[in-house]
Amino acid sequence: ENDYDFRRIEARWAPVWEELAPFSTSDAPESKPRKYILDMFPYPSGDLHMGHAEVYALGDIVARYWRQRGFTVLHPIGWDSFGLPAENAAIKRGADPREWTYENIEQQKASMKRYAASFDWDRVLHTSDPEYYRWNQWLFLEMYKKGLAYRKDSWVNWDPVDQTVLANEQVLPDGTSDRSGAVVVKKKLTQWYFKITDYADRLLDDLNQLEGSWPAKVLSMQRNWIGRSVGADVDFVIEGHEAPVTVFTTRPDTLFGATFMVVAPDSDLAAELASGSTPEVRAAFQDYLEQAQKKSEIDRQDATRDKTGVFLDRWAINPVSGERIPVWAADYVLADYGHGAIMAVPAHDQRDLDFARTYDLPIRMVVDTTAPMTGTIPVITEEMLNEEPPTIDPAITGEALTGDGRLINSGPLDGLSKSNAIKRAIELLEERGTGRASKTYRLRDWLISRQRYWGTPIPIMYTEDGEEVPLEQDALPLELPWEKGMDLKPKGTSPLGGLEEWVATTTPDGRPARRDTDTMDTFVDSSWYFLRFLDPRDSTKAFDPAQAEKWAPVDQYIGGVEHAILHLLYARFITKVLFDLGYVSFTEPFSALLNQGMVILDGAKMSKSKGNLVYFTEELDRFGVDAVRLTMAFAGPPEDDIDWADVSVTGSQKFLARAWRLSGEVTAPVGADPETGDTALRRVTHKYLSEVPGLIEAFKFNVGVARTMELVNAIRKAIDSGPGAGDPAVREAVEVVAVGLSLYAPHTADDMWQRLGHFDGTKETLVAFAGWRKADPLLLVEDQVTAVVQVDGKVRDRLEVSPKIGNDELEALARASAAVQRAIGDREIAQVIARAPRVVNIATKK
Ligand code: ANZ
Repeated sequence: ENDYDFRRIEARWAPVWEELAPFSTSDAPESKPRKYILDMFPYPSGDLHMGHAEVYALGDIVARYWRQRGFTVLHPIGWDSFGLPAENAAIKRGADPREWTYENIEQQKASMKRYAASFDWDRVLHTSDPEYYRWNQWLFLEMYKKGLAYRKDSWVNWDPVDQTVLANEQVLPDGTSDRSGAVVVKKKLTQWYFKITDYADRLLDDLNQLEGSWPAKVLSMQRNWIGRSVGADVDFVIEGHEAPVTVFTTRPDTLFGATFMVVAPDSDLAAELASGSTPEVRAAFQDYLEQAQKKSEIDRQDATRDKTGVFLDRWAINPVSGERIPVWAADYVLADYGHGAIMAVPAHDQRDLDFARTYDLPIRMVVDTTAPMTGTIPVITEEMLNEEPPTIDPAITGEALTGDGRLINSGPLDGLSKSNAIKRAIELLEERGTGRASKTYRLRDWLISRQRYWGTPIPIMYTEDGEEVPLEQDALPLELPWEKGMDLKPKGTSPLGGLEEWVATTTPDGRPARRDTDTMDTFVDSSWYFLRFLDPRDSTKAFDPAQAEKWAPVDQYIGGVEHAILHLLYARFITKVLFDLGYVSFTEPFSALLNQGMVILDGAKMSKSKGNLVYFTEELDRFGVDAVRLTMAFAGPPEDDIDWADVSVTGSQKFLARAWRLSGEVTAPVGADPETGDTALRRVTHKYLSEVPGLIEAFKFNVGVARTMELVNAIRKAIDSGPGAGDPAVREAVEVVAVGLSLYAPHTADDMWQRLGHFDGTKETLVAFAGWRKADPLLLVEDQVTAVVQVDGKVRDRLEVSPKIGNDELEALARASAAVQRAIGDREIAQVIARAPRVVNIATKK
């Protein structure tokens, strides 16, 4: 028993923890302060992998740390268990996705327990359980009542491999699906949306509250995703078209330079305008539209692409100049941004310029970007008068002038600067009632319908005449049905459509109806799960507002940066909705966020296809849980990637053995007064106690581990060549090591704690609840001595310095002293003799 054997230690403690359920928070005392520490919950695909090993090691450090600081810590775990991988696996096996899902959950749960993350196992939830997803349906209905869930017909992103729609957020920058990798195409469908755009301003403005506690990168990604643009809406009358067409522009100052109008080919407006035109135009437009639909949004926005379009043979009237301008359809204008139509100002917008040059449309400069913007008159030399100035005319250079300048060719705006002209143009438009100040966002409403099986059924039915009828709350959950032999293969319509018995139903007032056969995007599930953890067994409500008041918002959220946009934005949105509905009193779900890096191998992301996977359970078998966890903490700053080829898990293991051995050497009895012990060692111990909290709170876990190593070294020395193993200061230091190690290496730490005589079989005597001791301030003060400084034999100053100070440093301090400088005055120094650490003699020239 005197050798560190991680297998024996793991086997010793796992059953103890299983029995004591130490991290259950069901009996949290009212008197203690609380923390809610949340790790992003896993998707149950296969067993845990090294990425999980990292996030759950780091999250656990935070949770265990706050417990040591005397907080009741809520640290729950569950499974995000709806979604496509289960469905695809089920198709392959011809089986119910439930089988695959719950088998994997059991496996992951066992691995998680083995990994000894300090979760509250009484609060486990699975989003695919009816007890969970019925509250997705509840949420949907609450939002439906408020007009925040609505159905519309629109062009959606279609994944041709998975045969389902995708949210904009699920389309990668290269236009492919983040699920299947297929090139995403557009398809027109009637789908359910959540009105996240109503919350765009709040989602953007409230990011300011998170400044400093969320990674800057995530904040900026969210800001860009929401993408607020400020400008004006301008109404253009179209000849022969009843309603005016509104365009959004960020540059109303350039109104007099608008020489044509462009509408998105895939907008309703374009179809209307074309249909009112000649047969030739209609045919050309139809052709063009088909081309455009094959392109991804990313392609269409690519500024370097050649511009294409068709003239619709329709004319618009500029509302300020009265000028008649041609209307085109072109795919560089997007149907679902702004109003899907623009006023084109080729002189000052590059895309418009490229288009105008391709189709020979007029280009008119309205901002002179060479005009001086200050009041000074430029000096014109003779040379300048003789030389032809280089032209800036965009029609010739092909370069749009986007900078500031003075307005020209613009009637009432002439002479104004860009920003003044923007204000004045908006005033003019508002006076005439043909425009107004306006904002536009890149953010789109959240499309939540999915044509797949393994998700939450949408609680809506439709009568024969197409009326939407929501389910009554007491009809929930609307369970996801399963029939043996059910065909889940993607066919472009939801598999639920094949279950006629389920689809055919009646409305609460007895009319025949059919159910919506789509299921909800699984991001709905994860948008509020942190609230369900507060009481996952409550069968009467989604969560208890009183519990939310006690625990939420989450104090610290930990997970991967891959969720920087989607999940975090949706969770923020739903939190604000719940706030507006009066269910919670806060508006942001996650007060602080930590993104861990990835675990890589030889500089490359691990993946099955590359064959460079490091298997989680194999690592645990070889090195032990604690060594793997400690390695995750020690590898570097948590935000950085960990290259598993560069770390030394054996090194971690050896260190744990060194620390553990100390606990068997201590001979001072439990409770021996440390104040009677060795002061030098105590200084090291108390420095550790005072420094580590700040390190952990700043997520410098690696430095925290390094400090623990230093303390272990100091104890080793104290035992071998200092006061010896019987000194009470040695006991104190080893106990502090056990508590410190409990953050990273729970088995080793509890074993040490028991060997030190503290564990009596109860939960309270586990090292996890030992408590972080207070550092004694008297032991933190460094030793100091007083050095006197004499000038020409007279004492002029006294300096508090370290006894280890060198002569040069002491001399420098003496020369820097104000009192000494005053004493010297303007005399010159002849000689300085420093005798560290006590005296400095300065002699001046007479
Ligand atoms: C006239 C103009 C003149 C514009 C000028 C720019 C410069 P951001 O900043 O990205 O919001 N626009 C508006 N709706 C569009 C759509 N559906 N598809 C493509 N482009 C669209 O860009 C706003 C500008 O993008 C708007 O201001 C409009 O062009 C264009 F010197 O209007 B601008």
